[in-house]
Amino acid sequence: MGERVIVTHTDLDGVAAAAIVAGTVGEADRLTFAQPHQLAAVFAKIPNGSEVYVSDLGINQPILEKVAKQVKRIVDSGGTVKWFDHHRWEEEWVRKLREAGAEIYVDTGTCGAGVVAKYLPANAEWVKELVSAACSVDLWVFNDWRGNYLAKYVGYGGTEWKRMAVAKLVGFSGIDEEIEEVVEKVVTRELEILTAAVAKAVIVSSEGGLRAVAYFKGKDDHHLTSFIASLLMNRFDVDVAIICRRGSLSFRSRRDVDVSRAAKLIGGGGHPRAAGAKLDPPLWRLLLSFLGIRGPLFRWCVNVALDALERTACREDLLREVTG
Ligand SMILES: [Mn+2]
Repeated sequence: MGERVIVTHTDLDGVAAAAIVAGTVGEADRLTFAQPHQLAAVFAKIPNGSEVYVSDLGINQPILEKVAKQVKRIVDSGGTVKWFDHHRWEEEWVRKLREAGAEIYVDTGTCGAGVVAKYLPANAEWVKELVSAACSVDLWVFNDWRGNYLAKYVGYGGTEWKRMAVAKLVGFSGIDEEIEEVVEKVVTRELEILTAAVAKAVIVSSEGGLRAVAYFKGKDDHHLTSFIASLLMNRFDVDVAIICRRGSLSFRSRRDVDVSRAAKLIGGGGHPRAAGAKLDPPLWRLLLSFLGIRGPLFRWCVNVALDALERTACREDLLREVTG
């Protein structure tokens, strides 16, 4: 048999799913963390004849053909591909990958770790505990506090850290001192970021009288965007938050404000209350930001955001100061 390969998502659910696979069938020769759009590239690197496990990752139309081709190559050369996911799949995607020789287990009734446990299957007691913790966070039900701890633990570092986290979660025995220590560091760091956000955020308004709270985020801690935005909207009592970064901007909103159309207008997308877009700022503004002079880039980003919000009339009564 060839190499044992585990391909999983980067979040707690993905890490837990990988730990359940590794703890059940044996340690992986290769452990790869990926986002769904990277799957074609990831599959292209898997050697012939490998024993492949994919978890907590969906497939999507644009890469379906490429991935199916790679699956066929792996299976035709004596390998196996077992794929576990809990996102929504089109019938055709399942059919296509099955035709290529993969075993597909899609179940939207649990989290990714839960799908692995159910269909691999893995019935050990520690697996049940880990699934409970992972699902708690991944399905937004928050019925197992250990999930909140583990999510912060897993999110502490990059790829190498997550690789360690997978090994740590094999045979999961609860929240120990080591995990607590890391969580304490993460929480302290998050509080610092939130405090800085409140101190540095500004209220901006467009010529049309649209008001929003805006903040320039230097570091790319995307997972905090929603927390920061929600905190700022509450603190400043506005319904739209604009989070600017060097290469992107995020919108968050509350009440009945729809920011998805504004994001779409500038080439992005998202949901009514959480959307974003990539930015392509003028070079000089970008360069100044690297020298620590962020004002010009920030102002440009805010103008792009406000303009898009106004042009899509994200909420009519936000414009009342001018019209009425
Ligand atoms: Mn998941």
